[in-house]
Amino acid sequence: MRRTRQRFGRLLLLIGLAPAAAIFFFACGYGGGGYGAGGTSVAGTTTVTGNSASVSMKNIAFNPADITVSKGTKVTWANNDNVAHTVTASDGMFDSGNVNPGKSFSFTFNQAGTFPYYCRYHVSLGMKGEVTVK
Ligand SMILES: [Cu+2]
Repeated sequence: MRRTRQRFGRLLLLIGLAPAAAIFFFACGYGGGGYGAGGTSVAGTTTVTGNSASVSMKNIAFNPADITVSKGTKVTWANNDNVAHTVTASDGMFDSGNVNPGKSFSFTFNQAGTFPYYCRYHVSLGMKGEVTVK
């Protein structure tokens, strides 16, 4: 009876420590200031002229996250991170599949509209973007 209670207490302690350990892991794993830091995010949308645009995937974020392009623009996402990402349209219009570090994915936008997208692996960490085509 007494022994059981002790074990239960230890189990509770372990459960209590798990989230703390996870937070510690994340904080260290994406070191160098972590995602969100570094001041590279720009408020609002970035308008790109010409027929090509590029978005960098770095520090678990798309940069610039929101771009506005004209119809027929080829957008290229380059993975400058050390982990794989995906470029996945919320409406299913495109999906890069795995984009490994050093690789890129391109898609040409031929129809006007707003196309939100995300990374399958890091959407919960806020890795999302949007392409507006005019
Ligand atoms: Cu990702």
